[in-house]
Amino acid sequence: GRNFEMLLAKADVAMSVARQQGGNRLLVYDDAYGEQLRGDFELQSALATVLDRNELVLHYQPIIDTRYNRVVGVEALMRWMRGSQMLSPGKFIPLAEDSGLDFRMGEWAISEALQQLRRWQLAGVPIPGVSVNVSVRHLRQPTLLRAAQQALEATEMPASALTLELTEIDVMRDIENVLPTLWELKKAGIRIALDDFGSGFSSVSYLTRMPVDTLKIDRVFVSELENDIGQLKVVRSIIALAGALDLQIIGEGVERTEEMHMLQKLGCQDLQGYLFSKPMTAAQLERWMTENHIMPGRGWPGEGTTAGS
Ligand code: G
Ligand code: MN
Repeated sequence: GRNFEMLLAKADVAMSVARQQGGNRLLVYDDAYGEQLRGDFELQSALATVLDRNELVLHYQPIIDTRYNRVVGVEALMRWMRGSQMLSPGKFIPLAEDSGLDFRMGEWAISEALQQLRRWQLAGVPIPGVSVNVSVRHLRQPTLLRAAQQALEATEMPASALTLELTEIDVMRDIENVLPTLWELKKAGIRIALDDFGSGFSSVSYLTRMPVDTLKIDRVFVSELENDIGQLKVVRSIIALAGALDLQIIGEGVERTEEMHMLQKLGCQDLQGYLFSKPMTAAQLERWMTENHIMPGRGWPGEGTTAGS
């Protein structure tokens, strides 16, 4: 800075950017930060009314039981349709956190996903459940469980049709505070998945007394399966752990056929990733299911009678 005001302003900008990157770090000011902050500020103002303007949509990525070619669930992912732009949660959720808007968006997503699931059920589309990503910050709010229960009542869907995905690392960081809430969800019948599993340093003893239903293997392991024997060993142990604890195991971020084969050979059959499909709109997903001859699966009312028809 040429003078004190300038120096202070730039230090302030660097501090804001450092905070956005998670805080607790040292950053040297760069002119590009000024631009970035101005852009973020614009986004943040537009974000305030995103729900009122119906600009938020959910895309769905199928999770497939590859043994029987059936969909065991879909993961709902938020997209902000901003004019011709499509923004992913990574771009806007951090900006929504200051105002608590991320909580409202998360609760909207739960309700929207269940309404869609209801429409699918009425239309005979064989999708038994939906999962929604939520943050541990949000989990600590009493509003989350209430919102989920209201959405379940309104759509008359069984609680087990809803899975909440929490990243392993966030859960483990705050495990003692999170445990009671997880049990409340469990009591309500809602399913819980640990996302990005394998990088979050779970203590195995916690896992045995934690009411989780599903482990989703972090995609960093999946992408290195072929070349790195160490990663393969990690994945094999995660799958064994899930088996021992009677948990569902999902391999995510599957992009190549070889990855699919390796995961299957290791005993992981429920898979998700670009190899099968990118996240897509509800209508696109329905078309995709028809084109790929997806079968009705376990837990689906028409099972046995409609299969193959
Ligand atoms: O952290 P979580 O697993 O919820 O992240 C889901 C994100 O991963 C979505 O944004 C989705 O678009 C992305 N994704 C889904 N499948 C794949 C894949 O096969 N490869 C990669 N690189 N990303 C994927
Ligand atoms: Mn997820």
